[in-house]
Amino acid sequence: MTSKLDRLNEWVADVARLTRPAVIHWCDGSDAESAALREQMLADGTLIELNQQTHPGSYLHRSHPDDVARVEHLTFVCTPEREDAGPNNHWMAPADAHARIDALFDGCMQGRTMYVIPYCMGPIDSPLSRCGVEITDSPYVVANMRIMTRMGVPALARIEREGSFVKGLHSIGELDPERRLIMHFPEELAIKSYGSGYGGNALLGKKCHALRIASHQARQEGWLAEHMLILGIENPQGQTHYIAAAFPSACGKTNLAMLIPPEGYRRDGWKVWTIGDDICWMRPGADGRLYAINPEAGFFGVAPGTSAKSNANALASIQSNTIFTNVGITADQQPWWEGIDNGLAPVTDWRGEPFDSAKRPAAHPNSRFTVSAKQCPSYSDMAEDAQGVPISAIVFGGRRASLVPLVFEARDWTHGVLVGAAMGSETTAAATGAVGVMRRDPMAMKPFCGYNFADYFGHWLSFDQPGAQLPKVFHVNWFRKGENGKFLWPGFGDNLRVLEWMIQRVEGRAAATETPIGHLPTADDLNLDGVALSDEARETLFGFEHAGWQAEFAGIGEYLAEYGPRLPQALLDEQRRIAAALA
Ligand code: OXD
Ligand code: MN
Repeated sequence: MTSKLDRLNEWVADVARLTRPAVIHWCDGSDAESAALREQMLADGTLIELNQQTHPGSYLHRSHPDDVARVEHLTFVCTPEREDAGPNNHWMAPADAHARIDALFDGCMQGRTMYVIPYCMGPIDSPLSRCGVEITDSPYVVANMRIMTRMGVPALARIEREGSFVKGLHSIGELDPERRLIMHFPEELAIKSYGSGYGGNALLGKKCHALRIASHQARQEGWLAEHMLILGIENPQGQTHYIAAAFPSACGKTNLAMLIPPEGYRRDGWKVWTIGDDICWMRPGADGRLYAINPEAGFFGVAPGTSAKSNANALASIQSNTIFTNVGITADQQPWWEGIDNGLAPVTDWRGEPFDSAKRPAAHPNSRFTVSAKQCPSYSDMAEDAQGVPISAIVFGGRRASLVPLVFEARDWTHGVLVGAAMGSETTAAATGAVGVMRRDPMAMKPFCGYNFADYFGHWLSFDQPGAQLPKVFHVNWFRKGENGKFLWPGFGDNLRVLEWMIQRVEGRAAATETPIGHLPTADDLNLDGVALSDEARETLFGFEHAGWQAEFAGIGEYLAEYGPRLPQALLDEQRRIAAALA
């Protein structure tokens, strides 16, 4: 009798023939399995026990020092036609790519255990969710996938029902940067990743599946797979608006998703609910609105800078059952990172050497925590809802020291798509390469869109159909600096003031001023009770710099031109219209 699992079984057998593991282990996701793996990793040093009094169930992993971030230069999208991957991706022909990476996989699991991880991205019973299977030789990957996805028996049952799944093959190989490749085959719904144990390269459900492969599937099936957090804002009347927001890696998505309202707001009864901190899958519902789920089940958050002040919800989430990667430790084995601000001091750095601030920071700038979303005090019940949550506003944002004001609103959907397509941001430590260089990062998807950005912009535009009730689109910049190089906006909890203005705009209750780049509030349009802003901050954060925007739009025009004739005409027209208004 044939079973819907035949395809899976055949693939597992093929992979075993290629990689030649000593043992094959099918992961069921059980507590017993997790405990056994943990013991094994403690015994071989993959995990180090942290202070079990202060951080029960928590462990530290130190990665290879050359394997600490995503490697965009080694990440490929392998479509039959180069143009389908677009100028935004590194490309290789599928046959060449398979040959190159299979040569690395050949015999690579000898003497190792091969783990087969069935997982579901999204609530297990949601029609928006999609399944995958990751094969890996890394128990650390298994432990992280158990936190980040719905992994094990229920996922396998769904795969058996549906018959379809994304195939992800991973090996840490030799952890040699010269023998490292991350390949995507969107047409085959397949991923092959070799030579890295780092999250974004190795936890294949996350960036590889839920963004690169899913963005391709989403285009075919009429939905969106985005690099966005999702949060709910409940007003004192008990009504909740959901907002999805795209920011490049390490620009504060986790902090915004877990925002704690400022004192006055708390007193008045405002609440903020976390649905997701990194990835959002959205599709139009019967009422024309966009409904979103978080395909992930956990947070793989950047540790440095996380403190009781910046993100008390994250700090509370990671008090137990957390895997820390590449943080420092204190004398009594507590995790420690720059900016934790807890009065403790590190004695050992992320490489396991005595801490010496002249040598390196205690925690790697891209050190991480992996924790179940259920441990977050602000985690929303609606995060498990099979239908997802209706999105009222989409927010794009980047890290821009100059020019870009605190917030502005797009005039309509087409303008909103341009605002997303034109996003720019200064680079961070989440990927290898220079930090602090301004680059265009459309919709924060530059490293993650699995196909040609020109087609992606067209796909976004296509949601503007008769009957659609699309979210309003906004752009924010929490990172504007003043003359003295210091941030002008307090950020963190105070960002709720900006989100409240957006909600009022959605409800048609707030004022704004029309400019060529969109609708801008004045300082008086926001509730700024309790924030002390200097005159410079008021002028700069809410100002519109005509000449600077003229130059910016010339730059945006040049950037879009890189996508050539495939670029949707409507987007070009929009860019030209605004450039003309600025002229
Ligand atoms: C992440 C990233 O890990 O964007 O979320 O790099
Ligand atoms: Mn991310």
